[in-house]
Amino acid sequence: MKIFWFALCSFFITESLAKGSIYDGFKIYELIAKGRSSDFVLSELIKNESYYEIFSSNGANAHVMVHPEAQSEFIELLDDHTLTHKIVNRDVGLTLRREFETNRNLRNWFPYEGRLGTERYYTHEEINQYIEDLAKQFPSRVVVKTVGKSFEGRWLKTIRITNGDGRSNKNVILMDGGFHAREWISPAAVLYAIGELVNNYEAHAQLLLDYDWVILPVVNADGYAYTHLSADTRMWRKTRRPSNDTCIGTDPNRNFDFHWNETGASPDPCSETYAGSKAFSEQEAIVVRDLIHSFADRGKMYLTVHSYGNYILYPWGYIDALPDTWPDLDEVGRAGGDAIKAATGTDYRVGCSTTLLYPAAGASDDYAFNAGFPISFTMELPAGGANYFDPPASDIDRLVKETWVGIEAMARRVTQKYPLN
Ligand code: 0X9
Ligand code: ZN
Repeated sequence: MKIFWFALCSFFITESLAKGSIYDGFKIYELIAKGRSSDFVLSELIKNESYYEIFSSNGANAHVMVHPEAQSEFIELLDDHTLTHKIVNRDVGLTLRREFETNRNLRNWFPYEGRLGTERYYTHEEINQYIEDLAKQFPSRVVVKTVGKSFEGRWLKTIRITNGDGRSNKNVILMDGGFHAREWISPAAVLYAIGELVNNYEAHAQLLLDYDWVILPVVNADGYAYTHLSADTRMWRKTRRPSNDTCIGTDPNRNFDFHWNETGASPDPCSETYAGSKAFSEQEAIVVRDLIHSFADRGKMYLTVHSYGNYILYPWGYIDALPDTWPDLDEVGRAGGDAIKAATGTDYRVGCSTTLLYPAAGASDDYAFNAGFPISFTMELPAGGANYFDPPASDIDRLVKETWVGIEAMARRVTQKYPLN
């Protein structure tokens, strides 16, 4: 009987792996950086987003996903500019289908039972259920608040974590995850931080003495749910509101009203970095905006968790310039980067967003900083998996623990630097 079930399961798995997907024939290349030539090639690729998607480009080696029909043209372009490359994923479709199967199995093997482990990635529904369960379990220290609704009607909920001493008007650390749908390690890391602050609160008493933490684990709930649906949708980045007859979604991290739609954002609704029809066209971005303003006087650190690239980035992100208070940002950011390096040996680069990565105007980090948060970071967690945004479930534990080391160190520095008035 067991053999029968095994054979049946294998049949279905092989069947679904054999089925085609929209990513069949896509390849990912790593371009070996070569100053101006690579800058030029990347700028050419950006013009043709239906054939190329640049996953990372920061002056260092870039990862580019290439459409099957553009393979030879792409190689020619590289050859013309004597750029060296290596293929890092020969069949994006196959890797995504394999991962989809693995994730489906993991969901069956590890059903949600009132606690979130690091065995697998969780759905938006499970995450909401988990924070509600925490609030029931620890009513004096945890409050869940519904702060809005996504376009498709998912409830966006924050969890506020305190030490339960009943004092109000403490300083605030505001943290979010899941801006970009496919960056699954982000909500996972934010959830681990929640678990630490709630379940291990005695060890983190200092972080909760004069500070409350307010956390929105999944900003782009519709996008995140969409990436869970199938192998074909796993690489989705944007929100899910249709922008016109053909293209869906806005980049929520280009939709904020601070130098909106300037550098590094696109006015094209089909682009992965579409800024939206106007600033705050997306209700998910409005939710984050309102959170930022509601804590602007007490908020000391805003931390938005993304992937990938191993960065702790600070303003400005819309222009290659530093704010006057950059030494404060640098000091706190380095506390995080150094702590991670000491704990695991992983290197994080700490510095100005535009200089280290690229300009991207209309993002939440610049908005929060401009609104009054003296410390504001985008943390880009490490890449993983065959497609960089998909660390295997077996890496979740290591990555989220490492991330917490950084977050804790930055928070500790913030609580020392900005004591309660
Ligand atoms: O492009 C982004 O939104 C972020 N990188 S990601 O690969 N996760 O999409 C970086 C945003 C950094 N912040 C600003 N440039 N303001
Ligand atoms: Zn991101």
